[in-house]
Amino acid sequence: MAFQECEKIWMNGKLVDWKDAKVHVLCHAMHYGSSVFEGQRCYKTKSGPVCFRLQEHTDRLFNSAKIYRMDIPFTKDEINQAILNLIAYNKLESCYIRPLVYRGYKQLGVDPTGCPIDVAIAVWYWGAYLGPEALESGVDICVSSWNRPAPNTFPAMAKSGANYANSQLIRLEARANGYTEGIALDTFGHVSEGSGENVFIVRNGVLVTPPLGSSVLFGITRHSVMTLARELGIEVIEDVIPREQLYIADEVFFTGSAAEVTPIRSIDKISIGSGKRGPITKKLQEHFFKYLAGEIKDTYGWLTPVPQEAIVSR
Ligand code: PPE
Repeated sequence: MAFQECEKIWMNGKLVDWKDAKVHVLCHAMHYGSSVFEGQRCYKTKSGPVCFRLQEHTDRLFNSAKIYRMDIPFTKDEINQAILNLIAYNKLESCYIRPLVYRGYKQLGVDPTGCPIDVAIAVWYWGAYLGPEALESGVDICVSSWNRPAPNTFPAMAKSGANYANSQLIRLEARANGYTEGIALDTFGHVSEGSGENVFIVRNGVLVTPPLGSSVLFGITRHSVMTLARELGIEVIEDVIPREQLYIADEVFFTGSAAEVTPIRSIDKISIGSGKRGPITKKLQEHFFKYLAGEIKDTYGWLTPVPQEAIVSR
């Protein structure tokens, strides 16, 4: 889906016009995948736009940077403020938020020492990640022939640009074979995650998701759904999932900031449960979306209101 452009992008502390938010072709990240990023959403509520789990995303951004020995030249508070201001400045009611930390332009060669650490934040409207009907009807997916990275290769807990080379292989293969998305196994053959989503299965009323050791990103939506499910009295466990468990699960769904909670109706052309969105998936979706819309109490302090006016003057 092409961008719905808005007015400004934040780059290293300055608001620049969308069309001018450019980098040099010889910047380090272009060649070696030396970037870390976040993906998060801002939702429309009756009392104005709110960022969902802003602090947790910023914390994860700093953790990803730490793993790659990148010192972000801004504080977490500065990043949070920059995000809130940018949404206010662009006057968006709801949007996707993409903070990016990357090794910039100075020299090439794998050793990035000396290249600047640049930071950019973009916001834009982004609809349903896996298609307009996906949230209700569910998606048809496959198990990928690509694995997620083995432990001690590309760290799965760091949301680094480099990890998305693997994600692209998964996604492109799925698309080439007529599927919306692929689930990858880890190098031990256990279920890991989608190219850009965590996976949950429902088995006899219990929600199961692969543990962090199965090469998964520590998804913030994953954590949110686990928390909300427990609140609804649903048992949730993290457990190693064999591939075949996917096919015989009662329900399977994806979670992610972009994908939100998306039901999976078939895997490798095998119908999952009734072949439609399952009752537990629906219940969780409803609870999740109500929370995001500010229709229920923000018990966990997950919603940060966007100020009505940007602090940065025009
Ligand atoms: N696993 C992967 C590999 C992943 O990329 C994401 C998010 C998740 C799990 C879910 O994490 P969380 O968003 O914290 O619940 N993928 C982001 C990027 C998607 C893209 O195409 O770009 C996202 O959802 O924003």
